[in-house]
This record gives sequence, structure tokens and C-alpha cells, in this order.
Amino acid sequence: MSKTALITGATSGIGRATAFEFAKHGINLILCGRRQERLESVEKALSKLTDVHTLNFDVRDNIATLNAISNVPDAFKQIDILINNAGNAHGLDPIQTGSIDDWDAMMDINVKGLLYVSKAVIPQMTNRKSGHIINIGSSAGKEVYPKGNVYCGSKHAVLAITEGMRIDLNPFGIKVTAINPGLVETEFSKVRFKNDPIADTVYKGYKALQPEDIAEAIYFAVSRPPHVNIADILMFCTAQANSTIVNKTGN
Ligand code: NDP
Ligand code: 8X3
Repeated sequence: MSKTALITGATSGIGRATAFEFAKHGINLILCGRRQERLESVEKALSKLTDVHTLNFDVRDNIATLNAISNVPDAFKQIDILINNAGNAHGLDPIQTGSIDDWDAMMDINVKGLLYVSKAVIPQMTNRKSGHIINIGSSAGKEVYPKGNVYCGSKHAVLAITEGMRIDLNPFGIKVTAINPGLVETEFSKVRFKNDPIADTVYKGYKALQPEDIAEAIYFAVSRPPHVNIADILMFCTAQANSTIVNKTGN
């Protein structure tokens, strides 16, 4: 029987690429996001390959999250794989001048949103004693960089929560994985810099990771045999050595 995956943030970037990768392998999909027209276009593209259901909710809204996930059609009720991917950086400012709205957005979406979605999905996994949760962390969850303060804090929290999940869900045989990319060319910088043209310079002068590179690593993790759990992957493009060293002397 085909597995079903719920992917948050499936309207763009890493989540969207993961939806395409999973569809190639016949995994049924529950695709989540807030931009309805994007949800519809991904559904249209992928429903030729697999069964797709879309859910439009904001992960910051605990009640909307629980309602949406509880009310999926019967054919999608068993969620085997949860990809907690929705998230962004908002702003890149020193701590002394950072915006409280940006801080709220990052903690509410990247941390609390991940918890709300997990809370809605985990009970059925513990009941069945099976499942796989993949949290999209970041190299920013392993290393703090200048002006990264709260975004890095949110991703450090994602990694701590991932480890906590792996411990608490161990008796239930549930796999828990963190995938931690460095720079990936998505809409991430457009969101971080609020559509300022500076976003266009972030991926210039080198070849950044592409969302499909992360999607392949995610599929690798979910396609291991039952006794293998990929606990943690840190991925950089070749030009990136760590959070602050990127060789931008290419084209
Ligand atoms: P994108 O901006 O391309 O995608 C972000 C996704 O998150 C969108 O689908 C968006 O959907 C969704 N999202 C954002 N806010 C909310 C919300 N409040 N409720 C529901 N969905 C939301 O960025 P990426 O693909 O790059 O980011 C995906 C994840 O990868 C994030 O967790 C990010 O921190 C992480 N990451 C990114 C890296 C990068 O360099 N790009 C590197 C390391 C980690 P919609 O707007 O339709 O709701
Ligand atoms: C995204 C990568 O370096 O912009 O998590 O924080 S970085």
C-alpha cells in the first residue's frame, strides 16, 4: 500500500520540491500552505502521478491546524510521514535593532507552528506504533552567525525539539530525522528581506544548493529500511564551508 506524507510549506522551495520527489515515488500527498493558487497548481501537476489532497492553513493558528489535519478525507487519514518544513527567516538585524514582529514571526512559525502540526499528527503515529517525522532545521541550528540571532535561535530550538521527539517517540518505533541545509536557492531570501532587491544578491557568485538537492536527501531518509533511522544530515553547497564562509568567486 502506498504511504501518505503530509508536507508543510509545500507551495514553494524545499517543500514543493519534496512534493515532486515524493510523487515520483508514488507517495500520496497532503500538501499544506497558505497560498491557495499555489496549492492548486502543485496539486494539478502532481495528481497525474499520485493522490493529492491540499490543506490551506496558517501553522501559527493552533485550532486551524488541528481542524485541517483532523478533517482530511478517509483515504488520507493515515499519515506515515510528516515533513515539518514551513518556515522562514524574517529580517537580518543585530539584536539591538531587531523587530519584535520579525521575532514573533520566526518563533511562532518555525518553532510553535512545527509543534502545532506535530501535535495534530503524532497521536495517530503513537497509536499505530509507526511513522517518520522529518524536521527541516538548518545549518543555522548548529552555528550562530552575525545578525542571525533569533532565526538561529528558532532553528536551534527545532534541533532540540527533534532530539526530544526522537527520545520520547523511541518506545513507539517512530523515526525522527533532522535535515539541516545551508544556503538553498528558494524564496527564503525574498521573505527574509521583504522583497528588497538585496535578496537577489544572496545566491550570486556561486552555485547554491537547489531545493531538489534537499528533496533527494529527504527521500533518501524516508526510503531507508525499517531498522535504519537517519538522525541528522547537515548539507552545504560545495562553495559553502560554514555559516560565514562562502566562496563567491564563481559566476
Ligand atoms: P520558501 O520561502 O521558498 O518556502 C517557505 C514555505 O513555508 C512556503 O511554502 C510557505 O507557504 C510556508 N510558510 C511560511 N509561513 C507559513 C505559515 N505561517 N503557515 C503555513 N505555511 C507557511 O523557503 P524554503 O523552502 O527555503 O524554506 C523551507 C524551510 O527550509 C524553512 O523551515 C527554512 O527555515 C528552511 N531552510 C531554508 C534554507 C534556505 O537557505 N533556503 C536553508 C536551511 C533551512 P505559504 O506562504 O503559501 O504559506
Ligand atoms: C537558511 C540558511 O544561512 O540563511 O537556514 O541561515 S541561512
